[in-house]
Amino acid sequence: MVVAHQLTPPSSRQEKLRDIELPIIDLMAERSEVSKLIVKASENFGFFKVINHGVPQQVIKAMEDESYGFFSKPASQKQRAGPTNPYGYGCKNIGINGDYGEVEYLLLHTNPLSIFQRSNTISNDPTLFRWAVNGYMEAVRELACEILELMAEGLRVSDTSVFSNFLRDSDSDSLLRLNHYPPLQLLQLHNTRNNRIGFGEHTDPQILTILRSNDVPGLQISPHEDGSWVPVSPHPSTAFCVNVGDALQALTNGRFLSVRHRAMVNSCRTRMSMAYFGAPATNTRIACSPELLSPHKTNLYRPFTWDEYKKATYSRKLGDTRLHFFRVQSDHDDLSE
Ligand code: GA4
Repeated sequence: MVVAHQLTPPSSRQEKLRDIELPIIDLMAERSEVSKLIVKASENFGFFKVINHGVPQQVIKAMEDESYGFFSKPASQKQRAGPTNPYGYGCKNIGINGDYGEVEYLLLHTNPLSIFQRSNTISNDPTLFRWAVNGYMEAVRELACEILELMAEGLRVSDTSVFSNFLRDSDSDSLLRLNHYPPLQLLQLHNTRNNRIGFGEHTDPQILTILRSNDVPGLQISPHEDGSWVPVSPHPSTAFCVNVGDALQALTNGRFLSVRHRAMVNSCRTRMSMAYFGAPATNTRIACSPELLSPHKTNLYRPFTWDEYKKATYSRKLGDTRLHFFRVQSDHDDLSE
């Protein structure tokens, strides 16, 4: 069965504040139908959820246990895995540009050697930690590749591995981020009107993000032109939330949307999320396939390397998406701005 709840544009302010029911796509349904739904969701919202995704429950549980285990340690022990450079343990400061949020996180490069080197400062049982992280990363990378292949099929690109090959590259710059949003205390809830930023607004610079969270709400997306924020419901609990990153927007010549999102701390319960950011190798050239271009749809972006784009985004504040600087007809050609 293909379940695809359609998101209709909100007509009143009241409606905008309601939780969004993102399309929920059953990956076990008929393949061509699934690829059509994925393309449609990527074009309309840049976000969708997948169920029957094939990632074993015990693989998810092992990773979640390690994550809860790490965040429940005393601060002094967690700090052994920090500060972020940009990888490692970070608390309240996001990235290196002074962005601040009510979140603590662990940012890991998916390279097994990097995991090996960091695991000693993260866990009292580094072997178990590595086993859980590597198992989870392999499973979500496979899921991301499957989704990227369905996207290519839906776009009718002849080489259907054109996007997934980036993530399968042994030098892929993919990341895993574990986020822990501690609950607000009652006093804070009164003071802040239940509206504190956990992770500020941004788009993901990579190709595709696969997000897993517990059942505590917090994710909001801004899919409308008026810039309003819409909460995403955390259900069903068996789903992964998938979103298009900036690099995939460029690879599809703007057909797929990399949509702004943020995470709020507005609950009395702890929110935990685990995000896999599928990225190419640093020297990879990002350019739209000629099959997606036509005399009426010429290149929107100039080709760039992943390294070039990553440096441009990492040197900025969270909300400063850089993709428009790479447009062919940009008013802002000066990257140093
Ligand atoms: C957003 C997506 C990923 O979490 C991340 C983030 C990165 C970081 O936390 O170091 C960035 C942010 C993210 C985009 C702009 C820059 C870089 C913080 C920041 C201010 C790991 C990523 O790849 O880009």
